[in-house]
Amino acid sequence: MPKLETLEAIYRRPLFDLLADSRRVHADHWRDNEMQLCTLLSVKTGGCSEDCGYCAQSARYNTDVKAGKLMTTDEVLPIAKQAAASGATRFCMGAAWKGVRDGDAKFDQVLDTVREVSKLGMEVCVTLGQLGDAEAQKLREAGVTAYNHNIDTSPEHYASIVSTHTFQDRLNTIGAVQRAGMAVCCGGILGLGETETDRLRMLEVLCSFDPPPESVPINCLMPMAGTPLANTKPIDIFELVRLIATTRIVLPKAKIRLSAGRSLLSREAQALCFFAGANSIFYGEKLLTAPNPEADEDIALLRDLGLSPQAPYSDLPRPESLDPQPALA
Ligand code: SAM
Ligand code: DTB
Ligand code: SF4
Repeated sequence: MPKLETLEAIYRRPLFDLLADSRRVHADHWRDNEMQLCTLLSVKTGGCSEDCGYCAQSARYNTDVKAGKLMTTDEVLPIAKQAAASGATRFCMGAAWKGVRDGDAKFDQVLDTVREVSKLGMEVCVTLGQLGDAEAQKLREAGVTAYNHNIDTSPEHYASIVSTHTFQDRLNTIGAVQRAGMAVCCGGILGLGETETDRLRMLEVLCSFDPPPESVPINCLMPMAGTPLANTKPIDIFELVRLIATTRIVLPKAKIRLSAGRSLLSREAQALCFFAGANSIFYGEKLLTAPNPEADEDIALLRDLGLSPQAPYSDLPRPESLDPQPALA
């Protein structure tokens, strides 16, 4: 398990040496030239009780996001089918909640939606906030492949960004997800006023997970009007590339998702992130509330780079209910 000192030594090498190493590790662990395409859907938008300083969905800030109701299974299903038809191999549903509780009608509704979406052949990911063992077990039984719950930044910087829950609360939820046997999708956001060392501390915590995270979303802050971080400057591209390359070296089997903020990056910058080891993206013109590149721009970028979509469950246990393997659209 690499410690901060080791991570610093890897991260601060001359960039081309770092990239040569991360590329070698990538080639040893991943079939070349594959990119996972995940589609994101906000099934419950806005009105959240929490005060995460980056988030347009917090009810505490005056943002452009209008709070909505939880989408029904009938509303979600056609969108999930469309995502599968356009080539997405993972479908991620997000809710602007502090967390969920077993027995709550809204949680039952999410479980119903997961049961239906999981029949479509895509990996199913949800991000609903805090969970305990009972909720995690039910999500797994309903067909969730992976649970997304980010630590977002270092333990030291976390309290400057969020006051309504703690870093330890995040770790407790991740523990429940692991005990239930779901894959953990956990990463963070760059550009919250943290230092490069804070980012490596975050990575040190991710490396301490047992088992290691199945996927690591690396978000760049999308500055959202009305939030305390609305006027934050974008981070330097080489800092992003260095963090991706370091993550690839120390978590060789994790999917690294170049997540929020891609719409602010050039095609060349994205290509460099993919070269460094990012092998997953959100696909579709909207994240939860913020913009993402248009699907046809992404298809053109993948084509120009000679990358192809990764098949679902290519490195996860495939549910028995899903045989045989569906053809990719
Ligand atoms: N409420 C749940 C939670 O906080 O875990 C799930 C939804 S929350 C929006 C999921 C993740 O989106 C956050 O942990 C954060 O990493 C990311 N996120 C939210 N707003 C963002 C922004 N403006 N820029 C980049 N990433 C953001
Ligand atoms: C993650 O790490 N990034 C996604 C997903 N997990 C849920 C969310 C990005 C949100 C970007 C801001 C927005 O759309 O409001
Ligand atoms: Fe709520 Fe999640 Fe946004 Fe925090 S990040 S305000 S918990 S939706």
